[in-house]
Amino acid sequence: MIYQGVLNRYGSLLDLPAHTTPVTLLEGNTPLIPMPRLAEELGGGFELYVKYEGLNPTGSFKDRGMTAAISEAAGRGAKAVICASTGNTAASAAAYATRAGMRCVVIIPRGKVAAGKLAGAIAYGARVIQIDGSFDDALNLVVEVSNKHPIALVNSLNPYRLEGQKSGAFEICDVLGSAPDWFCLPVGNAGNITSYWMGFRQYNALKQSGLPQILGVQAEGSAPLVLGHPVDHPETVATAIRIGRPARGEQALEAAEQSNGRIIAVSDEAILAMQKRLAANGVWVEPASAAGLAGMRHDLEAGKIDLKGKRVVVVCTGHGMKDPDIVAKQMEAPTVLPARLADIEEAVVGAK
Ligand code: AN7
Repeated sequence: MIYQGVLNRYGSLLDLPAHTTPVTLLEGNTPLIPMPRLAEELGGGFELYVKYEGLNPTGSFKDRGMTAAISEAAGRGAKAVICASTGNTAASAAAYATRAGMRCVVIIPRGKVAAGKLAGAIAYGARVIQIDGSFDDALNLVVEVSNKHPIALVNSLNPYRLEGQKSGAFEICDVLGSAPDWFCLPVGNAGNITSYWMGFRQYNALKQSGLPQILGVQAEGSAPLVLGHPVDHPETVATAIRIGRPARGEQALEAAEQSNGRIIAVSDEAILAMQKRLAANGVWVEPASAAGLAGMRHDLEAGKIDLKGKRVVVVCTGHGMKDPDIVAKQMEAPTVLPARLADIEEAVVGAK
């Protein structure tokens, strides 16, 4: 069977209006990569898989929900879409909108969007507006604009984003044969955690695939769901999840509670350490994407979670290439040498 994207594969399970007209880049169908060595490094005794969402067409998990939101908007004749973004939503909206022949406007927090995301949004032809404000300010603005003008909102307040995003849960259950015991992911605006919980519940009702316990992970400086109140000036090196007022916060808390899981926060240092560890195991992700596993490691080391004999799936939401600057800042710069054999030999094998 030829793979034709999320709507084609799982459309019958997604609650989308009849007018929906598929706009796809063949998103989804991302690999569930076994990580046996990393599991050993974390103490062993459990099965660990990374759902590598950075391999979607625009380099992040957002494409699953975006194909649904843009397909719905296109089907009712929308001519333009708008979103607020910490970067990945912007690139995804821009790609699917141009695919559908629609205009796309994205509003982003100035200076806080990783280079690969901004470049993507521009390359796909979006109108990019930076504001002197946070993601949360940008989201308020796009909600107002979309209420006043005929321009479709494609943030995860749009219910069709969640519908498309559920496909990630279906894929995991299809590949493993059932839901994992634990399911970890980063939490920013909280659309993803909400969607996965919807997806796992729907599949369980349909196919008795079971339900995972969910561990949602925020960055310490941007952890409204852990603190129990909004954060006015969120900060974190993981700019993707630099969000102080998550639009789907209530639902995220419900997902954690109903699944007998929790939402925790980890430090920027722990996030960057896990980014390096994942890369050392062959999976290079952007900082926010390492937060889920950093959270699991935190709870393991604190003795708050027992994974013996368990199956764990961690979602790595975005590709490492999205944020090249963080590597330049955190990791060793390449050596510069003259183009002379003797120098090269000394550097390579330590001999002259
Ligand atoms: C790599 O692009 O909010 O909890 O505007 O880019 O569903 O918001 C991105 C979020 C995790 C958090 N990992 O997901 C945006 C945006 C990465 C992300 C999240 C984001 P949600």
